[in-house]
Order: sequence, then C-alpha cells, then structure tokens
Amino acid sequence: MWRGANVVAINDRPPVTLLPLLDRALLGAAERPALDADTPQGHTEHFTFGDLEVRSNRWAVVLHNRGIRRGSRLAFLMTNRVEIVDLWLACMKLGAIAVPINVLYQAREIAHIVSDAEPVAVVTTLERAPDVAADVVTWDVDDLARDAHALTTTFARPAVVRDTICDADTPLALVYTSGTTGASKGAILVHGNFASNALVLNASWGMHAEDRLLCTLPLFHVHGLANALHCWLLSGCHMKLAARFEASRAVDWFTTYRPTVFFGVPTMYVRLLDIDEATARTIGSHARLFVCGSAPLPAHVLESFRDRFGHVILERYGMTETLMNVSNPYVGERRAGTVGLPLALTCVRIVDESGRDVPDGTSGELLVRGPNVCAGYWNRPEATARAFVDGWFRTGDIGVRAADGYITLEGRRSELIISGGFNIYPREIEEVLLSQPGIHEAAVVGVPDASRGEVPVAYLVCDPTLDLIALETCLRTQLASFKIPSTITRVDALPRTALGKVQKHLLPSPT
Ligand code: MCA
Ligand code: AMP
Repeated sequence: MWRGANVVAINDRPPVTLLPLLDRALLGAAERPALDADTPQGHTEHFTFGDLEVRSNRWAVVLHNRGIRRGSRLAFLMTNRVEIVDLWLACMKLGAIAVPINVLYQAREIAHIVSDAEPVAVVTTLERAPDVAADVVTWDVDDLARDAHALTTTFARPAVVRDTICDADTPLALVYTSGTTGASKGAILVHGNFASNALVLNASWGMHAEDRLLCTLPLFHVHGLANALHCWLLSGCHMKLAARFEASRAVDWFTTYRPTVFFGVPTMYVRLLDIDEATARTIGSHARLFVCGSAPLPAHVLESFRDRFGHVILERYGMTETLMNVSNPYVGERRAGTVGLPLALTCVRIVDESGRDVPDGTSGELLVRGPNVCAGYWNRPEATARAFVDGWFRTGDIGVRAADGYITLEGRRSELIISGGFNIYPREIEEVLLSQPGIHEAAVVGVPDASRGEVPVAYLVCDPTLDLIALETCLRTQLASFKIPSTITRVDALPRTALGKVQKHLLPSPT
C-alpha cells in the first residue's frame, strides 16, 4: 500500500545532523566551482565550495568575537547576496539561530519580529538600518564582511566551530510566518528539519553534482532558504544566486547561465511565459527540472509552460512550519492542479472537523508529521499546543486525496491571501486601516489576479472626507508593498451576521 510507505516512527526526528551532510561539498569538493552571486553593485562574484568553507569559518570567528554563541539569535535583513550564505553557515557552525526578515517589510513589521525573537543584532545594510528600531543593535553587513576578510583563519575549522556540537534538535532558524491572529509567529526550525528536507528533496528530484541551479527566490523565506540553499549544498552542484527575481533579466540568466534546475513561485512562471517561443525552447533544452510551489499553480500556466518550454512543471506543497510535505513525482505523472504524493518520511492524514480520517475523495484538513516538522513556535507554548493534535501538525490547508494517492489542495481554513508567493493575513491590514483617523470599519479579502495569484482589496466604512491617496501613502510606510490593497472601496456598512461577524463573501465586487 502506498500509504504504508509513508509511515515513520512516531517520534520523528532521526539523528541526522546538517553540517556533516554538507561537508561532502564544503570539505570534499573544495576546489569545485560552487556559486555565482550577484553583488549589490550589480557584478557577479564566483566562489568554490572551499571559498565558502573558509569564508564561513571566518564569519563564525567574527560573530563569536561579537558575542554570538550557541542559541543566540541573529537576524538578517537584506536581499540575496553571498553574505547570507556566510552568515547562515556560520550560524550552523556555531549553533546560533538565524532569523530571516523579509526585505519588503517596513519598520512596524520588522519591530514585531525583533521584539519577539530578541536577536543579539540585526545584520543589515546601512540603507536599511534606520528601519530597525533604535534600541535594537544593527551590524552593517559590509563591516562584518571586512572583519571576516581581514582574518587569517583558513580551511581548518577554528576552535569555536570544532567545539560546537549540534544535533538534529538544535534550533537553526526562527522563520516568522503569519498566524491567523495577524501577528506573525516564529517557527523554530532545527538542524534535523533542514537535513531531512534536503535529503528527501534531492533524492526525490534527482539533484546531483552536475546540476546548475538558478536561485532567484529570496533567502528570507524557506522556499529559497531550505530548498534552494540546501539542495545546492547537499548535492554539491553549482548555483547562481540572483539578488531577486526580475522578469527583465530572466532571458539573460537562462540563456547565459543555462540552469538545469529552477525553483520558483507561480508568479515567476507567469512572467516566464512572456519569453518568445524560440528562446523558451532553447531554455527548455538546457533544463531538466522546473519546480513550483508556495502558492497554487494554475493548470493553464502549467499547460502553457509545457507547450512553450517543453517541460511539465513539478508542483509541490510545503509550509514554513513543515518545510516540504507533498510533491509530484520526478519520474511518473506530474498531475496538473494537484500537489502529488507525500514525500518520503512525511506522513499525511486528511481529517474532518472532529479529527477523524476521511475516505479518499472527501475533503478535509491536512495533518502532517515527520522529521520535516518544526519544533513549535518561539515563545508561544499555547500556539504550539494548538498547532499539534497527537503529534500531528495541523496545516490549516483543506485538501482531498484521490484513490491513487494524489492530493489536491482546495483552500485554507484561514483567510490567508498568497500574493506572488508572499503571505498576507487580512487581519493585519484591517488593524492598520482601523488605526487611521476617519476609518470606522474595515474588511480585507483576496481577489484573483492573473499574475500574482491573489491580491488584497479593502472595504471601508469611513468618513466621506477620507483622502484615499493620503491613506495609501500612509499604508506604504506601515506595510510591505505586497500587502497594500490594490483597490479600496467605500461601503455604507459591512455585511454582518446576526452575531456581528463580517460576512466577507457578501461584499460587493471591488471598485
Ligand atoms: C519583490 N519585490 C522585491 C522582491 N520581490 N524587492 C526586493 N527583493 C525582493 N526579493 C518588490 C518589488 O520591488 C516591487 O515593489 C514589488 O515587490 C513587486 O515586484 P515585481 O517584480 O513588480 O513583482 P512581480 O513581477 O509580480 O514578482 C514578484 C516576485 C516576488 C518576484 C514573484 O513576489 C517574489 O520573489 N516572490 C517569492 C516569494 C517566496 O519566496 N515565497 C515563499 C514563501 P514596489 O511595489 O514597491 O515597486 S515560503 C512558502 O510559501 C512555503 C514554505 C512554500 O511552500 O514554499
Ligand atoms: P507559508 O506560511 O509562507 O509557509 O505558506 C504556506 C502555505 O502556502 C501553505 O499552508 C499553503 O496554503 C500554501 N502553499 C504552498 N505550496 C502550495 C501549493 N503548491 N499549492 C497551493 N498552496 C500552496
């Protein structure tokens, strides 16, 4: 039975530690070209695995000299650059906990993460440092890089690294993800989560040392951080790290770098469909695998991409709290509209409201367990307790399993909006709107958008004199750009139930 194959022991984390897995590349393939990374100045730098090993040893010493110890939190706020790899590997080597922050966040959103995670410092650029609260220490990434460069530490691992012992349960990251309350919670991801995720993905997707992986995903979310970074380091393949995805640069990246593998969110694939047919075929001829996740991939995008690039995109499903859970097969049918089958080591159940397993073909909430599932939420024992039932993590995603095991996601229990792969909780935007003078009631919902999947729109009961242009300017100082409602509609009243609950499905079409 296919289901039996996915059952693991109930206490889930096998003693797999992360760094020794990556040592095959970092130590064993030191001479091998490893990384081309965009610099903030717009150049590309080239690194071997040995370079990355030496750089991260030096970063470990520099961070240790500045007080970073096992269990210390160290936040980072920057677009993709090699120094994130340095910082990440140094945290791994020191047993420290990295806290990625979305670069699109404004001061208000950053303040929440920093006050919750209490990092020793936020590593950022001089331009972004003012967005971090004045009472929080910031370290300029270029200063740290200069300090590291000035060290003579070489390939031999320094004592601070040799003396650090991490196991599968050692925390490595707090990744903030929005809860249903609107305030984001830090998922505690441990070494074993990253190790099992990378082992399973590389085995499932056939990642190997000759691959060339193009990473345009931000390293502040787990799609880039857990999947791209670790599939690369574990396989010992080559990676090109772009500062960020830019549709206008895509043809150049794909035709010059010639990646064999690309990981993206649906919006990136929608943008790639603008590439002309002949170029798309050439790009497809160099590639072996296109993976998509973080939001639903519309079936028509999969089909248009297959026709244009000659590849069936492999869609998979994950969460910040669980890393990857379910994937279409590399060999076998990649079924449009489905997320495929549970990954090896991950068990998936689909249950009804009372927690009973539903038969195939019936919708229910997906519960998962396995070594990929996080250790809980930072500082939030009640939220952690609520998230697990008998050791199973409640995803909040609603799905259905076909008789042959393929899972289709149908929606979510919460009001989560996913725009361009970034998560948005309506409640957070509503709270910011309600803090503005002249706004009496606010409701935010997601509406379909051809390229970003969904976008938020707002409905306001407000004073007739409210200046919507000034409101948008004000929202832009408090919310990341992807959370700004694409339309704001004035209404006389919000539709409510007799008990006063807003009936969002009865709101009029946005104007
Ligand atoms: C977007 N912007 C950025 C970045 N991405 N700015 C800096 N760094 C970035 N990485 C800003 C732009 O400056 C612009 O701001 C606005 O966002 C829209 O950008 P644009 O390029 O016009 O948008 P697009 O063509 O629609 O593409 C957006 C995108 C982006 C590149 C698809 O949304 C993106 O990188 N998404 C990936 C999200 C992700 O990694 N999600 C994984 C979460 P302005 O409006 O101010 O001009 S992890 C997850 O969900 C689970 C675990 C899973 O299963 O993976
Ligand atoms: P995050 O909180 O950023 O980790 O987002 C996780 C959520 O993204 C999941 O709970 C799903 O709702 C959604 N998600 C991830 N991958 C897919 C996918 N392939 N199809 C539909 N939704 C997805």
